[in-house]
Order: sequence, then structure tokens, then C-alpha cells
Amino acid sequence: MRGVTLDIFAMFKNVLALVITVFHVASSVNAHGYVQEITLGSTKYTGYLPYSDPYYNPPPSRIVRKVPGNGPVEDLSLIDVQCNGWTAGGFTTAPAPVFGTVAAGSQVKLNWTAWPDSHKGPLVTYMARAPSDITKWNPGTSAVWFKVAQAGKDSAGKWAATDGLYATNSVYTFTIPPKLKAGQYIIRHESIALHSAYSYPGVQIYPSCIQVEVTGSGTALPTSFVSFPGAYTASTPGIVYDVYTNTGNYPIPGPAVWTGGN
Ligand SMILES: *[C@@H]1O[C@H](CO)[C@@H](O)[C@H](O)[C@H]1NC(C)=O
Ligand SMILES: [Cu+2]
Repeated sequence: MRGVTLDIFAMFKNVLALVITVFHVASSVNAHGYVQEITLGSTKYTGYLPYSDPYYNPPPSRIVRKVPGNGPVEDLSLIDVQCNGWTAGGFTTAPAPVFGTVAAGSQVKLNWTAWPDSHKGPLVTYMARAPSDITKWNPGTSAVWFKVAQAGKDSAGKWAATDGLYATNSVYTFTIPPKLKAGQYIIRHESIALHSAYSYPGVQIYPSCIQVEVTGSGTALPTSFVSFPGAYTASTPGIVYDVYTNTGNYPIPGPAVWTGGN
């Protein structure tokens, strides 16, 4: 009799654990996000889809480096912050097998999955020039990144990652610097969510690395670079920020945008 009672109790515990797990997975699917589609000039590319691509054999060839899911990177000291990895879960990102083509000076459109309203913050975009075949290049901790675009909080208090995306069907647009020298580049685009950023750790980084070949006759290259990890630390302006009470300007983290000799 006593044994039966214990078994029922154990069963109840297992069911409860399952319910909690399913709920947790379901809620994390609803939250967060990633770039699901990229338009380079007029050509559309499907992004890396973390909830379906890994289940195909062979996996589809994407121009976006693989990501573990739709979750954030919170430890700014890890390589995870570069192209979205999950070291703690055994997931490291890697070069993608192919790249897209885009002319210098043309527009890049980045289509985000539904972005939660609580995740207010900026959208920031960097590039890094590949010294060799981009499908084999890992920048590691080298300082190779320069900022090409950023959008934070406007004077009306509207945020790029929420209000901005809601106004454009979740598509963020930036321009490849018109005079940028031709070659292969990684575009590192990120959403920085500030809902827990009142102290560090707390800020949530959602990076995405897109491989492109830039064409054109430009000759310009920047002269100063940052690294990921490295560019952001707990003391970088804009990494710790109370989004609920701070009605002033928001300092977007990282260096100034490279104007590309425009
Ligand atoms: C964004 O991508 C999704 C998935 O491919 C697509 O259904 C949606 O129409 C795209 N949005 C825009 C504005 O192109
Ligand atoms: Cu989230």
C-alpha cells in the first residue's frame, strides 16, 4: 500500500516536471527572436532557421551562420556574443557554407521574427572584412569589426527594436557603405534588449552573422576596429541602462558609425 502511494507521488512529480519543461520551452519560443530573411539589393535569402534547418539532411545552405535558437547571449566575455553561440550548451557557431552578393551602396533588409514588446533597445550593425575565404573564416577575438549602422531611441522615446520594427513589418534596413572596398565581409547585426539591463549581467544580445560578397569599385576601408567579445563590457555606455525610468538619451554601445569616406 505504502509502495503504491510512493509510486503515484513519483509519477505526479514526473508529470509536473514535464509540464514545467513544456511550458518553459513554449514560452521561450514565444519570446526572443532572430533574423529569418535577408534581402541583399533585390535578392531574398532565407536566414538560418534554428527550429527546422538542423532537422534536414543535408541541411539547407544558408548565408547566415548557425544560431542555437532564439535566445539571447548575456555573458559579454564569451565568443557567443560574436555570431550567437551557446558555449554553456556545447554550441559554437561556425562559418556558413555560402554567401550572398550585394553591391556597395545598396540596401540590406533584415526581417526579424516577431519581436516582443518588452524587449526595448537598439539595433546595431557591424561588418568585418574576411582576409580569406569567408566560408572558412572565424574572426575569433581579433579586432576586425567596424560599425556601419545603428538605431536606438529617438527624441519621441521610440525604440528601434520594438516601435521601429513594428512600423516596418519587422524589417530593418541599412545601407552598405557606398565606397566600401569590394570583397567578402561578415555583417554582424544585433538587437540589444534592455528589459533587464538595469544591472549587469542583464542586457540581452541577439547577434546574427550574415556572409556577403560586396561588389563595386570603392576603395575605402576603415582604420579602427573592435573585437567581439571585447567591444562591450559592463562599463560600456548603454550596456547598463534602466529602460523603465531613464527618459533621457540612450547611448548606443560601441564605436561611432564608420561613414566610409562618404
Ligand atoms: C519576413 O519573413 C517571413 C518568413 O519568410 C515572411 O513570411 C514575411 O512575409 C517576411 N516579411 C516581409 C515584410 O517581407
Ligand atoms: Cu527574450
